[in-house]
Amino acid sequence: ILEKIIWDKDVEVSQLKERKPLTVIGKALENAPPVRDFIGSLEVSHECTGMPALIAEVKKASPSRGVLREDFNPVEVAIAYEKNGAACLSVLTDEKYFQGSFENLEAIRNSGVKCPLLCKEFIIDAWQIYYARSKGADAILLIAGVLPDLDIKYMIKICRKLGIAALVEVHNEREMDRVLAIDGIKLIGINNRDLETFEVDISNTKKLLNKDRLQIISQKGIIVVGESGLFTPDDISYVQDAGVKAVLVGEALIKLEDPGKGIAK
Ligand code: IGP
Repeated sequence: ILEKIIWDKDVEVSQLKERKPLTVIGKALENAPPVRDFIGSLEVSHECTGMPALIAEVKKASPSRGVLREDFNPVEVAIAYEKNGAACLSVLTDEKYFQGSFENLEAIRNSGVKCPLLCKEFIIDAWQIYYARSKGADAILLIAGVLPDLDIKYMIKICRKLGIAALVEVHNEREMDRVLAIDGIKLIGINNRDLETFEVDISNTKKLLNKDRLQIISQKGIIVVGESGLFTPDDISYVQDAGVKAVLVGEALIKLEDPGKGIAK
């Protein structure tokens, strides 16, 4: 499935690039809303509460679970998440597999919601980073499983130039060690869902955070985000004990009548 998503994304991006070359995006970038401090917001929240900071995900559907919320309204969900205590928001923009959109990202950014926004997209081309920023993204996702080291390094540089954060996502020990060896990465996400099989196992977070890696992480001042399959306070405590300072939660929050209600618990 991941291979299929990336294949489709490649076609989608090349079509969009033809319509919106970098010269056009350059103009849009000049008018883009100012960048907000994604990592700073996570740090403040973690320091104030002593709990992992929450990145709440605006997610209508997923390939593994189908539609998660019938009456999905992205701006209403974002406002509810912020009111209920999220530090940052993640907004799915992939249309084909997650029923997200860049319009949703833009609408949330223009709605007055103050939480910094992560553009949740399958990024395979630097062009997409500029595009995300032009729509108001404060952070983007880089998936180590689909990007060679050289691309990650190059894309991190672009993020730095734009002043936005990059959440670099890993799923296994090999990807974790690759990413730890790259300088300039400040945010690493451990995905508990295998994007090839959709299997979820939250003990993956613990497995990847052994003593040696935790030492490198603390030396480099990296924040680790626990991602996917987190549903209960016990799940949150479990990944917190493993060493994460932030969590990314979608399904468990989007399905609540008042999305994100009870976050503080
Ligand atoms: C959220 P969950 O199980 O709480 O809904 O998961 C998030 O981690 C998941 O949506 C995700 C994702 C991704 C989606 C993690 N990595 C990469 C799309 C692309």
